Amino acid sequence: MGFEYAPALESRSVVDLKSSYGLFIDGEFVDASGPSFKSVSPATEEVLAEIGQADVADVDRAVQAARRAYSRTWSVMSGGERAKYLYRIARIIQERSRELAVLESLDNGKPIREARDIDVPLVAAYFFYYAGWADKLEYAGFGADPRPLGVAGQIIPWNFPLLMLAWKIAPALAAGNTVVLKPAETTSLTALLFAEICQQADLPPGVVNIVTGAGSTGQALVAHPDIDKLAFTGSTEVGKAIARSVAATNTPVTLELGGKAANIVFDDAPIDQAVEGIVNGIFFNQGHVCCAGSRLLVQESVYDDVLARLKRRMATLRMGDPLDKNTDVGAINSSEQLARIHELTAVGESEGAERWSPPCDLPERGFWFAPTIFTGVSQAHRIAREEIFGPVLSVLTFRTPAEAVEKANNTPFGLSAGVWTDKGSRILWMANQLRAGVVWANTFNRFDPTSPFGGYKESGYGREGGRHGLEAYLAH
Ligand code: TAP
Repeated sequence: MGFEYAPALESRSVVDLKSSYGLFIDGEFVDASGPSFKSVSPATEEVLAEIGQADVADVDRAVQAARRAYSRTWSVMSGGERAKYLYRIARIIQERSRELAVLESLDNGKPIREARDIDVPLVAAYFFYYAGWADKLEYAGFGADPRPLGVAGQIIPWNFPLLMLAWKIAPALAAGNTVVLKPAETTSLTALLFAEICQQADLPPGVVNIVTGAGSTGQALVAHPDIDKLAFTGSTEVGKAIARSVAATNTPVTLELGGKAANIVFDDAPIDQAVEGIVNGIFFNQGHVCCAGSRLLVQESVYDDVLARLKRRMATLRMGDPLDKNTDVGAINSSEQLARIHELTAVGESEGAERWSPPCDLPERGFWFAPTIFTGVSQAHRIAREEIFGPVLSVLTFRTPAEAVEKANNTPFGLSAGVWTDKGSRILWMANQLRAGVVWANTFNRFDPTSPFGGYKESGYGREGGRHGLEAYLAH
C-alpha cells in the first residue's frame, strides 16, 4: 500500500508572481521605457512574467539615483549604520529563504535542493560577512582611511542569479558605494524580489537600483559616463568587449569570466569520494558553473576503475522537475544555451571523442540535456578547450604528476582546479603548480564568503569574496 505524502514545503504556492515587473529605481518600482520581454520557466517553457527592458534613459535615471544616494546618504553614513542595513537584509533573506529558493528554481531551472541548501544560504552568508566589515574598513589592510569609489555598475549572469547579486552588492554596499545592477535577461525575477527586500529593510532610496533588460541594457550601463566602478560576471567574449570599451577611461573593472577547470584524480585518491567530487564538479547546477570541473584528468592506472564507478553513479542521477527535492539535475537555462551545448557536443563526436550518457527519459517540454561524458578526448579537441557550460564532462588521462600539471594548465582559462590524492605534500605541490585562482583538494565547488574567488588569463581579473573582495570597491 502506498503512503499519502504531505504537500512539499517548496511548492510554487509560496511565491507571489506578478504578471509584469518594472525596474527598481530610487527605491520604487517604475515602468521601463523599452518593450517588455518574457521570462520563461526553463523546465516547462511556461511564461512566468513580463519584464521591462531598460533603455539608455532608464539606465541614466538609475545612475542618477545611485549618485544622489551616494553623496547624500550612503557614503556619509557611518560604517556601523550601513552594517545595520546589511544585517537586516541578511536576516530578511533568511526569513524569506523558501520563497527565494522556489523562485530561483522556477526561473533558472536549477534543482530546489541546490537553490534551498546552497544558493540561498550562501546569499545570506555573504551579506552577513560583508555587514561585519562595514564598520571595520580601516582594519582591512587597505590604509587607515579607505574610501568608497562611488557608483558601481554591476552586470551578472543567469547561472547563480541571486548568489552573483550577493557577491556584487554586499561588498559594494559595505564599502560605502551605491549600485546599479543588471541581472541576466532570462533570470531577473529573484533580483526583483531582492529589490522588494531592500524596501522591506528600509534601505535608503537609490542605494540599490535594478535595471532589467538584455545585453543592450548592460552596454548602456558600461557606457554611462558617471559610473565609478564596473563589475561583470559572464562570458569571456562580453568581458573582453567591456574591457575594450573602458580601456581609454580610468574606471576600475573586475571581470569574472569563463573557465575550463581540470579535476585531477591520482591513483592513491579515495575513488568513491573522488567520483562524488567529479559528479558534483560537473553536474552541479547542470554544469552552468564557471568553475565547473569540466575536464577530468585521471591517472592511467585507475582509469578503468574510475570510469566504471563514474558511469554507475551517473546512472543514479535523477533528472526532471526542478521543484522536486529528489531531483539532482534540473533544466538547461534557455533554448540558446541548450543549442550551444548541442553544437559543442556534436563537434566532440565529429572530432572523434566517444560520447556516453546513462539511459534517462527527458521531459517533453522545456530545455533538457542528459548528463554526458566524452572519453578519448585529446587536448586539441574543442570540447577540451572551450567552455560548454552544460552537464558535459571531457575525460583525459595522465601518467605522472608533471604531465597532470602540464595538461591542467594547457588552457586559455585559469579559474579553478581540483586535486584528489591521499598525499598532503602532493596537494601542496600541485596547488603551487596549477595556474588557477582556486584549487580545491579532495573536494570541489565549495564556496565561502571569507574566501577570495577569481581567475588568471581569460578567466578574468580581480577577486570577489573575502577581504580581497572589499578592495575592489575601495580607493586607497
Ligand atoms: P553573457 O552574454 O556574457 O551574459 C552575462 C551578462 O552580461 C548578462 O547579464 C548579459 O545580458 C550581459 N551582457 C550581454 N552582452 C553585453 C554587453 N555587450 N555589454 C554588457 N553586458 C552584456 O553570457 P551568455 O550569453 O548568457 O552566455 C554565453 C556563454 O557565456 C555561455 O555559453 C557560457 O559559456 C558563458 N557564461 C559564462 C558565465 C560565467 S559565470 N563564467 C556565466 C554565463 C555564461 P543578457 O543576459 O540579457 O544577454
